Amino acid sequence: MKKFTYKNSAKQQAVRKSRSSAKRTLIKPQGKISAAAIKGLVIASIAKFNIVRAIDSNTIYECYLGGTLITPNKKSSLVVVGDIVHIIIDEYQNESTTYDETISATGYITGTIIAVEERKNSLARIVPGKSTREHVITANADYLLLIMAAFQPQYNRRLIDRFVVSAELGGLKMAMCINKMDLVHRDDTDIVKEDFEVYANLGIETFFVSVEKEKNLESINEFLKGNRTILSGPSGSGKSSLINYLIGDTIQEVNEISQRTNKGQHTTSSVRMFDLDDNTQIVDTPGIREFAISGLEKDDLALYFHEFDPYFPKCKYPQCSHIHEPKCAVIEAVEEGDIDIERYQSYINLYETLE
Ligand SMILES: Nc1nc2c(ncn2[C@@H]2O[C@H](COP(=O)(O)OP(=O)(O)OP(=O)(O)O)[C@@H](O)[C@H]2O)c(=O)[nH]1
Ligand SMILES: [Zn+2]
Repeated sequence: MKKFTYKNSAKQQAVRKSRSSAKRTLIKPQGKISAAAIKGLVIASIAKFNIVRAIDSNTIYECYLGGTLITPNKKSSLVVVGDIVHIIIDEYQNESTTYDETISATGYITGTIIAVEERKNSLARIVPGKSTREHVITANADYLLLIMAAFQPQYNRRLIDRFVVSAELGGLKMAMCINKMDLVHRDDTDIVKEDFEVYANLGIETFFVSVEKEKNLESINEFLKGNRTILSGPSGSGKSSLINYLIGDTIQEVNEISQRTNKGQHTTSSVRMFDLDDNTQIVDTPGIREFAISGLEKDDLALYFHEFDPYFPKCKYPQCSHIHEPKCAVIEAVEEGDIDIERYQSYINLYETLE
């Protein structure tokens, strides 16, 4: 496990100072990065805090955006967990520097983010209620593991299919974990499993587990090994229980950070990365209720429903939306039972939400 290098020296306390989080930043797609900059990984984004761990030293810094930010990424969500950033450590002020405990009270050395490296991928969604603003949840992961419950609350096929499309759009591989299998009667287990066969055909593996009864959790550990995996899912599905199981009693920097930044309160907007071993990380994301897809046009949606692939070249109309047109090969395949009706329902449901 990485060494924890926090030291709460008087000098470091002195650099805590009042900073406006609403400060404006000039965005440059490219530029020269100062030789004095340190390269780090953003491991937590908690309220307005960006917590960065230096790649070389593992030192933790609490970072803010500089007046100018070099980033080749899109303007929304300038810095997210998983980003590789370049920071300049703030110079220590003299010991009498005044600081405002409520604004920067975590006790970490502060730094300024001056550049963000290009993201290899990301998980994004539209901010609920703000129909066009994209919100990047996290970047540079390998997998998205969607956690849902078999029961209480039962998994939602519409939501699953939104994640399937978003994962592919964001360049992430996806898998699913169906928790609370202990609540399913033995005779009904196969019925639950049948619902996920369609995803196996799409190359999406599903694990059926019970975190509470510690059933089949080795398969999750095995699956996570060697990758960085985003854990996402609706509130109540058991995501926190699973994360607690996975991290066990290892010391996690981000837990310490959470305690310092929100005094143990549950923050719904925080994203945090945990290390399971040197090559394995999990990224905890806020529980979601709704998930609107970002960066996709209506007419392209069908391309992300891969079971349509063999059929849509056979539709009568080249611009067929597969919703209402006559002689639509996709609709015919649904009627024949060759395309899963639930997946088709998700397609219609999503089609109506896109522009
Ligand atoms: N029966 C059963 N209950 C479980 C299981 N896993 C978790 N729970 C319960 O489900 C509830 C929700 O679990 P959490 O781990 O808090 O779920 P979460 O997805 O993190 O939810 P939020 O914290 O609201 O985001 C808790 O009461 C857990 O004790 C399970 O395998 N079986
Ligand atoms: Zn069609």
